[in-house]
Amino acid sequence: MKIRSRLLHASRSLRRRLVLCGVVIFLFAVMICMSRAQSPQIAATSHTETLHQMTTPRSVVRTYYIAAEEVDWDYTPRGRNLTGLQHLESAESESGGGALKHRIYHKAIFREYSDATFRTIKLRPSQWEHLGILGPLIRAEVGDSVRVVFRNNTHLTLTLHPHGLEYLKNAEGSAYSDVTIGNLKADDHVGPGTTFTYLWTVPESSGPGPLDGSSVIWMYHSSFLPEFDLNTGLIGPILITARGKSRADGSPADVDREFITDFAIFDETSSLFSERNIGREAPPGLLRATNPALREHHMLYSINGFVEGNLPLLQMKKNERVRWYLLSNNNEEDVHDPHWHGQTLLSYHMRADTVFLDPLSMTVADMIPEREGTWLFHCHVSEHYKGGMVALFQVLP
Ligand SMILES: [Cu+2]
Repeated sequence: MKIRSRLLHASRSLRRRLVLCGVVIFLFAVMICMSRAQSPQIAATSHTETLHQMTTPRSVVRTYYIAAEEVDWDYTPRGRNLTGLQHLESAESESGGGALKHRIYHKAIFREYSDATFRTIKLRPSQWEHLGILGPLIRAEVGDSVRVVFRNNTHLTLTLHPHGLEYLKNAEGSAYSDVTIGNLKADDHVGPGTTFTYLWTVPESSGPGPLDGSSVIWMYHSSFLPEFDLNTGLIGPILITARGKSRADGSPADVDREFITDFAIFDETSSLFSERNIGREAPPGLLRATNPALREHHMLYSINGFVEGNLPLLQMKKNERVRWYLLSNNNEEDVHDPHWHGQTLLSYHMRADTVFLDPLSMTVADMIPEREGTWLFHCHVSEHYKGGMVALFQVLP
């Protein structure tokens, strides 16, 4: 009897322990599921990190699906000389109407898609419509990682090369002799119709320095043939906010409104489509010496790929904290003096109404607009001003 009673007791005890174990395992599983539901981006990191041998566990990974695509880009979609400047000879000298009123070139640009199927283009929020020809905004906070699934839908060999962010040799996106081989070279040439995933990290050294504000700008561009890739249109912005200083969408919490403007000369004679656009007399990059006049005719003095006031009107409200991020392209003529009428800004902690950009610059200026109205925003280098590097911004009450 005693033996039977002990066996019965042991059996009940075992069952109790099994039930307890089951409850513990169940609770553990629920906790894991909840944590994944709260942080899907964190959950998605582990495989990629192993793949890329990264050493930053539990960072937030911000994933972007970016394709390079060929388009016919119109530098003047709304017409010519929309700012009403007196000097612009362009519209008159090309009178004749129709297509001549537009300046359209075949180009390649970066576009954002909503997922890895690359079927649905991600609509650009109205706040960023002014980005124009620039690729999708990549945004992160210090401590995050950025994962870009890059699909090359063009006929060109391209890459994605980021400025300012941290990368290993398998995600540098730049083709040169760096003594790497095999898989470490796959990022250097993404062929037509193929896809490559880049993983970049955002350490403190990618974020604002001691004298910066709460955010900084970098850029990314194709860097297989960088001198031609940028003139072809393959360039985009990266914004990095300091750790703990961003809103949920990554924007700096101490700024009300942001604008990104790329003072970009597109030398269409140095585009990878120059022969297609201009003719056989324009093999990429050679007209500088052989036919400078023809080259000048195909230099587009743009802001975000728009000339002669075609940049969408940049609107802001009086007394808002407005941050301007300024970029420039990579031609030797890309020396610019962006100038705002009617307002002043702080640039490098100094009061200014112009800032200076040399080729491939990235800088920030902060404005608190005080005077209402519609104002000119333009490059003050004479040739660029005459060439149409002008836009309008508006300060509302
Ligand atoms: Cu300029």
